Amino acid sequence: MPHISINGQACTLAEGSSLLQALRDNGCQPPHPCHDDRLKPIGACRLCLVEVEGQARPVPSCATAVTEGMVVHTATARLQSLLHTNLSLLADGYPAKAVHEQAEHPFHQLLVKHEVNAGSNHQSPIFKDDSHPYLGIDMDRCIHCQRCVRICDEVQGQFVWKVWGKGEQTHIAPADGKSLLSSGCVSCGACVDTCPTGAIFDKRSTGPVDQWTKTTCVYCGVGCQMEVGSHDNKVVAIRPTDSPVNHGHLCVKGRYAYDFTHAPDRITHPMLRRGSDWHAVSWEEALSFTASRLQELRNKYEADSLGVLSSARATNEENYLAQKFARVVLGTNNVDCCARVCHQPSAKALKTMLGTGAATNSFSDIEHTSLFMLCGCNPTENHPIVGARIKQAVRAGAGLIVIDPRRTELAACADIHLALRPGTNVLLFNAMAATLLEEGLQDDDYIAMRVDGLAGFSSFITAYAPEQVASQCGVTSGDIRRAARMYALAKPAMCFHGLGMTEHLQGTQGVMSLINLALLTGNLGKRGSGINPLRGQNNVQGSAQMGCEPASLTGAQNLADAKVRASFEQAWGTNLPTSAGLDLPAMLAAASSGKFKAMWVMGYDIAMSMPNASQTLAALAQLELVIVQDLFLNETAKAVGHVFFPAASVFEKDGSFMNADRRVQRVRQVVNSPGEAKPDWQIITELARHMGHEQGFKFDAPQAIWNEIRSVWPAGAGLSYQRLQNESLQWPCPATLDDNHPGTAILHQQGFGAGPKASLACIDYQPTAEVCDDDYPLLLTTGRELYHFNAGTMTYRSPNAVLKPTDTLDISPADARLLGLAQGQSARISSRYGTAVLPVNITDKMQVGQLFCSFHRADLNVNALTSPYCDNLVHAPEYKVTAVKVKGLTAE
Ligand SMILES: Nc1nc2c(c(=O)[nH]1)N[C@H]1C(S)=C(S)[C@@H](COP(=O)(O)OP(=O)(O)OC[C@H]3O[C@@H](n4cnc5c(=O)[nH]c(N)nc54)[C@H](O)[C@@H]3O)O[C@H]1N2
Ligand SMILES: Nc1nc2c(c(=O)[nH]1)N[C@H]1C(S)=C(S)[C@@H](COP(=O)(O)OP(=O)(O)OC[C@H]3O[C@@H](n4cnc5c(=O)[nH]c(N)nc54)[C@H](O)[C@@H]3O)O[C@H]1N2
Ligand code: SF4
Ligand code: SF4
Ligand SMILES: [Mo]
Repeated sequence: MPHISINGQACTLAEGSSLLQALRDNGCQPPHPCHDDRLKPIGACRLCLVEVEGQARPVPSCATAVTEGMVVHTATARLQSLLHTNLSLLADGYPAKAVHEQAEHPFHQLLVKHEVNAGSNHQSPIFKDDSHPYLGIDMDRCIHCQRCVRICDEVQGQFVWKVWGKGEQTHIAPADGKSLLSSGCVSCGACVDTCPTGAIFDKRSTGPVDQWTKTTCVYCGVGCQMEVGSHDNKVVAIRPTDSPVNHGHLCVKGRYAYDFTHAPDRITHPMLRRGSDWHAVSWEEALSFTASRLQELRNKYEADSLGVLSSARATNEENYLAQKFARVVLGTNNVDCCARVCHQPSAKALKTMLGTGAATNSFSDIEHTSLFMLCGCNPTENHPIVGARIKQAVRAGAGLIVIDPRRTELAACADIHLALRPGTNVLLFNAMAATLLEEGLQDDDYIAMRVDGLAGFSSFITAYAPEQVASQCGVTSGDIRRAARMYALAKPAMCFHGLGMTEHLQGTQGVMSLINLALLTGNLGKRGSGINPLRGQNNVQGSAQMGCEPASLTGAQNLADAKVRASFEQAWGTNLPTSAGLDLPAMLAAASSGKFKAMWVMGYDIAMSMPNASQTLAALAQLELVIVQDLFLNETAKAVGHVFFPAASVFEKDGSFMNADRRVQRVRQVVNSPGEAKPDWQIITELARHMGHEQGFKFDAPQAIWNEIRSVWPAGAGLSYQRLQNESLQWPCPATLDDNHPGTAILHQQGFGAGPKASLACIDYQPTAEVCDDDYPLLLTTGRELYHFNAGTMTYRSPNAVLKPTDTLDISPADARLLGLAQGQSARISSRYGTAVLPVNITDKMQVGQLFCSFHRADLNVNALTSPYCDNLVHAPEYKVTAVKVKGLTAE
């Protein structure tokens, strides 16, 4: 630990401290407008100068390393005069008006503090751009600190800003010399955030902020931490905070897409439908009506004709209550959530092979791996903070293999991009496993200690040599071998995967075949390794973990296990239902055949997001009671709802979410809910009370619900709200006497669930029946894009709709030529199940013969196209493979 002297005071510093950090830690606050702790220092503004004995000239403290015995002075007359001179130089061309009108910017505060006047030589800026809905540009306030340029390069990795010109002409403008958006800006807001003057600013948050409340992002499973600014009971601004997940960075959805909260069409009263019209009613009427209808239907049919779908958008506490309600109040295990349609195959594969159905490692490992293998995921759009971190790690030297039919942004910078044909993951991973064993690249020591079944697997896998399967996969055998070698030789290597793996007939098996590779190469139980599903919604991990699936209770504990059942029966003071329970696809099938009668659908727009929409709607139309609980009158409510319960949004309630790397993080109320909308947990407890179950549903606040959860879930027992106040903890985190279990960043370090060893799985490839033929010659895969989120209910109610107004049909230039399609032209897509019309987007990211579209705009109804096929083990729909034909439409 270095020892230095600052203004005559001896100081001992932490190893690796910068001089600026040392000064701050010892009570000096040199001004440093060109410095941001997230960026490499450049020492450009020369305002943080200090004198170091032995050096002729003052040095910038931000860019100077500490050396042992350094003697530093910060307050000499020479430094004060230099500070004044340098500040005056910056102030000379600066608009005085801005300093007076916007006191919040650090540079303005500095000028005021040092009594330096701005504006004697103010000139108008060279670059102007008012085209972005969120980012305002006022470059006459640019002080050339280059923080925008550097943060866009070093944190977001977008390289939008550039320093142009020389001398007097030096200015900052987008790299293409035109506009922010045409230069590839992804609207993350990082440059706004770091700008010390307001030269780049948030157009919309100019008003005052009364309070900043720390909470968790409402969108994806990354779980970024943020502060939400409110004024007059309205959300008016969002800014990132530092956390192990997002390191003070956000993406466009988390940062800007909050307008849905105050959208004029938020539903603020409970409603009942009479005939085709909805009528606002009191809570009392809505709850009594619903309770008596549920009781009636249960008496007329049976408890198993009723079911609950819980919301992966709602909190852990709410999801826990939803499944408890199904099991205790309705008396059925018919409960499910959105995990069913996305990563249930991952959970099943991981639990079956390794013992725990969740990501094995942490986002913190991204900076500690030698190689990423990204399989069927598109993190720069769908998990943008993770995407940006991966991009930076690759820039810093990590290897990158991308396995995706499309040339995604990360595929374009990969060492190897395997653009496989959709639906052939099992073949490809088996071929990689065959390569590893044939070429002797497996980790023998690891296998000896931790892996079973090698002999059987070795003989099974020979049938999958790359040369035998490559043409079916649509890639070369040489590339498969190269990828296998690269993955095996990089130590450690880390896999992330997405829905391109799971939303298939062989989704679970695809993930199992990937886990084989990690077992063979010893890439489990170590930092920078593992199998990591990029979970989807803000709380989909939590929703399933809380027990919102038929076969599992809270903590993913097996309902069929007699000991587990007994402990829950004791905790809940009642017998648990004994029948197996239906998952969502099974509920829909049972509805079609008249065996299933009522559904309570919380925060899940199944009519638009489930596949094969016409079949889904026909099934839903059979139901005698559909209760929808949402912020908006969503497609499900419009099509088949009988009762509508208005829910509070995430900004309007307390609780917790669980993110994709097993972190439980607090959600905190920022504003009051509008009208009579209530948090989901309150609605559930009140309906329980109306059905005679006050006991067991009596909670004054989410913390009390969370404490009950901790009492039935041993691996989460150590996660008290008290600890979550300031800590970011990952389960397993059991209770300890001194309440200080550190949580578990990396699973399987010593063993796997049941024992020290895990078994390799022999997975035969089973192709889907959804195949192209002469009538349907093109293969459509569906997924998502940056600016919109799933059902689009939230992002389409924000200016993100300006940034991206529609889903598009992405098609290769060759196919577009063949079909005579022009950019932007409307095209009718037809599958064996339905049709949809989308504007054409011609892009060389697509392979010939393949199409892609997102499904975010309800009126475009992309799910009219998708098929009824689903994962053969856990029923995740096969959203990724649909045979279609396309016809250009002429403008009317
Ligand atoms: N901006 C945005 N972010 C989101 C969401 C959103 O709607 N918008 N939704 C959230 C949710 S719920 C989820 S689950 C996640 C999903 O995040 P991702 O898993 O990244 O989602 P997708 O875009 O559906 O699919 C990922 C990739 O799979 C590829 N793919 C298709 N078929 C195959 C195949 O057979 N093999 C392989 N290897 N790849 C294939 C596609 O080309 C696509 O690039 O995103 C979350 N984040
Ligand atoms: N074609 C195709 N279809 C797909 C997919 C695909 O890749 N291709 N992906 C699938 C996947 S992975 C997923 S996860 C689904 C997602 O589909 P959905 O779950 O239907 O979509 P979301 O937009 O996540 O949110 C559902 C609803 O939650 C509401 N909501 C938000 N916050 C709250 C809250 O706090 N309380 C309540 N009660 N409601 C709230 C929103 O208004 C919205 O109506 O789509 C699936 N559908
Ligand atoms: S908003 Fe983000 S991507 Fe756009 S210019 Fe700023 S830092 Fe770069
Ligand atoms: S990456 Fe996900 S969690 Fe983070 S700000 Fe974006 S949407 Fe929110
Ligand atoms: Mo999802």
